[in-house]
Amino acid sequence: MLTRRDFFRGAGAVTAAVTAASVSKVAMAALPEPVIQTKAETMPPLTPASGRPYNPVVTLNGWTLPWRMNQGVKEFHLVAEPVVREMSPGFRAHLWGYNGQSPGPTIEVVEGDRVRMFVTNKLPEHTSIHWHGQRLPNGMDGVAGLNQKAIQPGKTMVYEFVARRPGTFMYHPHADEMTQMAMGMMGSWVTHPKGKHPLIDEVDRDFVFLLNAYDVDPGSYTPKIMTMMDFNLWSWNSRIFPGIDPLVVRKNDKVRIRIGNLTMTNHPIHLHGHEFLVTGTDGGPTPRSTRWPEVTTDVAVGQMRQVDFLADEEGDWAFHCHKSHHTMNAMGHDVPTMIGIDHRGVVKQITNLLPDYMVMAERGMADMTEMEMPLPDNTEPMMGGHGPFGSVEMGGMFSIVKVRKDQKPGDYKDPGWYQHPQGTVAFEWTGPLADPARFQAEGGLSMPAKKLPMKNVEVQVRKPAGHGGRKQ
Ligand SMILES: [Cu+2]
Repeated sequence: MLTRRDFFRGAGAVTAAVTAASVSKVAMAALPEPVIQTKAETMPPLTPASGRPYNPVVTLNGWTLPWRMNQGVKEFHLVAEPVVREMSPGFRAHLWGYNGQSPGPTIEVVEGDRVRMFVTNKLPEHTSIHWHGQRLPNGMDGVAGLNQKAIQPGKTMVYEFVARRPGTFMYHPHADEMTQMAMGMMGSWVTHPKGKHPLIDEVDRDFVFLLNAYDVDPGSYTPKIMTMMDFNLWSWNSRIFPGIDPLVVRKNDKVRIRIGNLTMTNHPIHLHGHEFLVTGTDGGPTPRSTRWPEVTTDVAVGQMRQVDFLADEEGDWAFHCHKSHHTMNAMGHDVPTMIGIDHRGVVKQITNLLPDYMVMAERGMADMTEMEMPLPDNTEPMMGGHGPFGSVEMGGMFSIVKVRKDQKPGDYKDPGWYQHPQGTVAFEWTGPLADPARFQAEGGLSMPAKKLPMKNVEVQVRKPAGHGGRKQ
């Protein structure tokens, strides 16, 4: 066990980089330098330079927090602070997060590691961190008021425990959670197995991200924190399509994707072109007898699902939440359905009153992607993204798994659009169109009208006699 004196001696060489006036320089001198990241691109995996070796994960549009080894203890420094997150190119949200980003950096450790987490609060209110899914001493569990005093603004508190179980976990505040999670405070935690694990297969590519949701009014920057259900931005690691990076893999790679849900609803996550197995939850690896092929897995609120698959089909495969409203960006939910309504007569009358009136969605919503409608500043179009064949009418929780045979091992660079082999793309029929062979019935109805002799039928309704007429 480390004494306080040993700790300060070991930490003496590291200089502090935090400029916050609220944090005392003397106290900071002993802290690991907090690493700050302000870019929203997917950072390459962080190969461990110290401690036990492991195969690192790639955080989608995120990064892994470097650590310092201090006499056998892995020390990390998280700084809770307001951040500006680019949710998609040109669209910025004012969120709260950790170390410059929302979500915060991924924490990666190895089963059995002793971990010391320094958490500095640069928010205007108190906070705490709960280490979702971990086995740890009760006093390290992070529920403010229950397990610890809240971390006051300007203060730093220390959590220390052994990462006992391998798996995928999450971290988030457990103090004014409604506000702080609606503002984007969360991160992923991966504990790699120590050596070979009977239920954890080795993979070539390992991705991790969190499902999160925001309610940012078009033209504004800060999420509305009181929203319970009607979020208008459904994001992966606080990014929305087309701002979510593709998951780039090499053909025949064994691929793992770890998905945690910190929104207020469930998300059925769907992969095209392959089947996967659910190989883990935040409770740890699943027994092999419970695994069967799926193409969609529901990730409920407060859950993590880890899926493994063999990427043996080349192409650009859609990967998205199957709730169709979650693959849309900011929109008004009170737009009535106009499909099939002929507006021509009405529009003229309305434009007499409202010269700018415009008919929307008469033939569906796809028009919206082509319409160059003026949007308020700092607003992402409802559906965006361009593919090799035109607009991809998607937003929100949507990305692409790009499987390429010539992708180098460990290369995560976007290879561009898939080049389809000749004759493998859906094509237009240009021959003659035969009349559809409809069922020939009387009156030309598609359903045969059965001629029955008309007869008056008296319907008798028998009311139950008194209460509880039916015997139990
Ligand atoms: Cu969803």
